[in-house]
Amino acid sequence: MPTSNWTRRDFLKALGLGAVAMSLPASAEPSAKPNIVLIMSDDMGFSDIGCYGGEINTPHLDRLARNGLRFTQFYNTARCCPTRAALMTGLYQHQAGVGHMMDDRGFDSYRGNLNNNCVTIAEALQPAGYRTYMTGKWHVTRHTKPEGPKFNWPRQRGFDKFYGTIIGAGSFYDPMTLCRDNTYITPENDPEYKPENFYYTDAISDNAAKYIREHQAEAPEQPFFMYVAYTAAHWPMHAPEEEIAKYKGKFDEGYAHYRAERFKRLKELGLIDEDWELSDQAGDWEKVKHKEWEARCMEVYAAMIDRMDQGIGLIVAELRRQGVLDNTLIFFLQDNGGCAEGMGRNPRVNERWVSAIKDRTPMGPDELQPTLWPPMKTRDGQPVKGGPEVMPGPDGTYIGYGRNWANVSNTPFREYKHWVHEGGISTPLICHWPEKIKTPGRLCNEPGHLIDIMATCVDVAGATYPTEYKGHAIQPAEGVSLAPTFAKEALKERAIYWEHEGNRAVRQGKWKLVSKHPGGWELYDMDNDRTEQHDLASQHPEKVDELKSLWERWAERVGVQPWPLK
Ligand SMILES: [Ca+2]
Repeated sequence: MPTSNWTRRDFLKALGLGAVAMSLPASAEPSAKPNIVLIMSDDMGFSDIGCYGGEINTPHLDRLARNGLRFTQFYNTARCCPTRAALMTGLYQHQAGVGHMMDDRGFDSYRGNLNNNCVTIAEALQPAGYRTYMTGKWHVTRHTKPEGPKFNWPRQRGFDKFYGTIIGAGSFYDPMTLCRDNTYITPENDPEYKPENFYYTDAISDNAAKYIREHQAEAPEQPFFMYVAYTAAHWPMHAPEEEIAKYKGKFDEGYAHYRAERFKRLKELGLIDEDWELSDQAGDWEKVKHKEWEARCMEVYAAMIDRMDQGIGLIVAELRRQGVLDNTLIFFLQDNGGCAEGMGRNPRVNERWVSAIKDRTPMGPDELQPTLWPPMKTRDGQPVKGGPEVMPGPDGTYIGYGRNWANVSNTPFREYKHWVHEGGISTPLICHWPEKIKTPGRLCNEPGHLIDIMATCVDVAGATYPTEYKGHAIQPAEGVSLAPTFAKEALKERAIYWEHEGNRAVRQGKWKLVSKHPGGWELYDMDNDRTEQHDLASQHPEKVDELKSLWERWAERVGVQPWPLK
C-alpha cells in the first residue's frame, strides 16, 4: 500500500465522514432506484485494460467485467469534446453545439458550448429524484475563465456537486482550471482536500468516494448519478514514481511484440474474431534511437492507467461499504482511441520551452496555473521540459507516448484518436449491476454508441426525457436504451454515424462505410473484417450509395459542415 493512500485515507477519516455514514439510523432505507456511476477515461485504446487484452494491471476493472457485461462493439466519437457532448446529452455532438472543439466556429452546431436545446444526463435525472455529482474533466464549454461566464459549467448543467477541471488537458500535478463547484482552486489551497502529494487521478477518485460518503450521510433515501471523468491516460505522461517503477522493463520488447500478444489475448477472450487480420504495424523498434526513453513513455502510460484502476477500486469499495454496490449500475468506457499526437516529443522542444520561462519564482498557494501545456513552469518555478533529454513522469516533464505506442493501444484496429476507422472510435464498455446483470462475465456484440448512455440512464432511473427544459425545446434523444442487453435481449438494428474533422462513417448492421479526410469512401464487412483490411467499395457500389445517402441525410439533419470549416 503506497504511503499516499494512507494519507488520503487519513484525510477522509479526518473529515469524519465514515463515522457519519456509520451512525445512520437503521430506518434509512436505500433508494429502490439504482445509483448510476458513469466512469470515463481519456485517450486510451481498445486493448489497454486487462479485460480487453492489455498487459496493464487493472484488477478492479477486470473484476467489474468478470461480474458484469462487456460490449465488444461500443463506439465513441474519436475525440474529447465531441465525445463528452454526445455522452452527456444523448445527442450527436453537432446537435449539442460541439461539432468540433471548444471554439465558436460560426455555426450553431460548432459553438464550442452545449446549447439550450439539449439536457445533460444530470438534468434529465434530477426530476426523477436523483442527486447528481461529478468529478474530473468537463470540456464542453468554451468559457473557462475564472471570472466566468459559468452558465455551461457542471453546477449550472445539473450537477449538485463538482470537483474537477473545466478544460481538457494539463498537468496531473497542477491542472489548469481546477475547480470545486464554481470556484477556482489550486492543488494547495483547497480547504476540502489536502493530500500530501497532489496527483489529479487520485484527486478525482478521492473526491468521488467522498461524494458517495456524503450522499449516504445527507440523502441516503435518494438515488444518485455520478459522472467520474478521468484525464488518464491523456498526455502528458505523468505518474507517481512508485507506480512507474512497477512497469520498469515491462515494455522493452518493442511495439510489435505487445501488439502480437494483445492480438492473441483478444482472440482468446472472444473479443475479436479468429479470422480478422491484424492492422499494419506502426514503428520499427530496431530503429528507435532512444529506446530507454521510448519504453519509459509506455511505462508511465501503464502507470497512469494502473493508478486510475486503483481509484476505481476505491470508488467500488466505498459503494460496497455503504451497502449500495448491488443496486448501482457502473459504466466504464473511454472517450477516444489511443492518441498519436506528438506532444513534447521533438528532441529540440526545450530550446523554446525552457528559454520562454524567464520568471522562475515559485508559485504561491493561491496562484492559478495559467497554462495547459509548455512553455509553463512547475509550482516550484522550474521550466517544464520535453523530448528525450528528460524521462517522463514527474511534474517537470510534458511528453506524449507517441504514435507507435498508440498503435499498440489500438490493437488490432487501424488509425487513432481523430479518425473514425475502428482504432479511433472503439472503446471498451463495461456494465456492472449485480441486481440486474445475472449472467456475469458475458460479452455483448451489439453495436452501441455514447448516445445510448443517456437513453439507458433515463430508462433504468424511471425518468422522463424532457421535450422542454427551462423554457427551451429539447431535441429528441438519438440513442436507445442498452438495458435489454443486461437480460440478453437484442437491440433493434439502426444506423450509427460519425463525423470529426471531415472523417466520416456510418455503421448499419454488418456494414461500415468510412472515409479518412480528404479521401473517398471505403466499405467494410464488420462481421468478417472489423480491422478494416479489405475495402469492398468497388464490389458493392449499391451498398456504398445506400449508406452514403444515409450519411448525407444525417449530416444535413445534425448540422455537419464541410471540413475544413470556413
Ligand atoms: Ca480524449
